Amino acid sequence: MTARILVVDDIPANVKLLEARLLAEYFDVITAVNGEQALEICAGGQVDLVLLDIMMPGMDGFEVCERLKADSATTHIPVVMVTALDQPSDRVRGLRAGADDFLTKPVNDLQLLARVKSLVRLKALTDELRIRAQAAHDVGINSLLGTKAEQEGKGKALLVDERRNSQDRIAQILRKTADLTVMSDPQAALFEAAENAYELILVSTNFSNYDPLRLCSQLRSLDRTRFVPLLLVCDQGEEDTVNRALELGVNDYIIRPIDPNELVARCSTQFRRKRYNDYLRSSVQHSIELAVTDPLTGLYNRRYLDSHMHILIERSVARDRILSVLAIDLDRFKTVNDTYGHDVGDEVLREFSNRVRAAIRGIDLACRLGGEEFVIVLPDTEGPVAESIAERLRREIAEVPFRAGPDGQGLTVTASVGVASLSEAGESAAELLKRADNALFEAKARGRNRVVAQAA
Ligand code: GH3
Ligand code: MG
Repeated sequence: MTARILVVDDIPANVKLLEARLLAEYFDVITAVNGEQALEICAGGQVDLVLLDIMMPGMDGFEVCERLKADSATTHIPVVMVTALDQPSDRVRGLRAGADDFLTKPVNDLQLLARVKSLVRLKALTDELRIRAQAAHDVGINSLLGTKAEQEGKGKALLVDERRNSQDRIAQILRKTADLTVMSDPQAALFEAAENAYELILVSTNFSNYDPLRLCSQLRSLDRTRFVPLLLVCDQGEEDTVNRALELGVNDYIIRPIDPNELVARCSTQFRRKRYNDYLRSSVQHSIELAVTDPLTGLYNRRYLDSHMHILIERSVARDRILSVLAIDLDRFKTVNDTYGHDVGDEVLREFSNRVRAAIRGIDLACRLGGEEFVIVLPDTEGPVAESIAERLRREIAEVPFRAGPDGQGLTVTASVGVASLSEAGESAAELLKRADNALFEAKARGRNRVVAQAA
């Protein structure tokens, strides 16, 4: 995976060093020598990750990071702080500023590449979601970007740790940050994680007889846990384990002895990122629903019918089954609007749609084409059966007054229905709908409130 990495450092030698290592791995590298320049480049929108020096004249790394994270246009760009100061207090300050990770100078090659690759992978996922969410509808994203996990209450977290004293210490540190479930048995923890919606899983490496990376890898491969952030809690000297964990897709790690502030900050970062991605994902889902459904009635829209009807037809032909369609149009609907107003008309359309929904099976497809025209596609349904379904629906509409109307007084509404069935293989969706439409036209001509079937 190629990615564009911005290296920010006021000392040219440092820039050159990192640049050379990243270029050797085929990353695209751009450089900046101060904070202002870095912000400007990031605002351009082409950066996938920032390696950021802390100690710089003028605007220091903390401030650059804070600004990047505060701006909705750049908040999703991962920031790794590179510093000579390996002080826990600096790390905490950086995490509070929104940094995603740290590297200590002199930078260890393996760690640099493992971290960069893991963050770039995550960024690619976020980018994909952002693009889809934004393309479909733009709302809400900016307001969400500003929110911090701390303001959203505790995160739901699972700790997998074999040692009692370590469990207690972590639980104590996270008591204000997370609703923590603690488990000692990794296999049981895997099931627990698959069945409950955790926002973070902390895995300790301190098992006496179990490889913690096995659990990490299983969590990464299960559908239900694939997107849950993983944080490894390890001991000094376990660099190899850490690097392999990052390769497996573990999101972050912390080294014992645990600095409480650092653990809290790292967990908060993971909660925040998880919620952001979840939001994007549901926003994409929502946009897709919006794109294919009719907002007034909740039925599918014409676009959905156009894209799916030929699939239903192909499937019917392949299975040698008959597919039928009903074309429905409310009778003299204009009079309802003219007499009672448009709102009452809308109410009638909604109630009509509910009756349609109640009358059909799960595999049937009900669509509002627009106005007071509807189509129902009935797979596995022969003509005469479709006709009787249409007749039953017509009767239920005509015989039970609609609740809509002034003072909820009953309103009599009728509908005309045209029925057509797929006659021969090779008939297109448009041709079939046209025949149903002709039948509907005939039903109108013959006096409305009736069902007419079109002979194949
Ligand atoms: P026919 O029996 O021949 O179908 O007569 P009709 O009055 O139902 O048909 P016509 O096509 O003349 O009028 C359809 C009316 O449907 C016109 C329009 O005001 C109304 N209409 C279309 N869309 C909506 C909507 O979303 N809400 C409401 N309230 N009315 C709508
Ligand atoms: Mg009508």
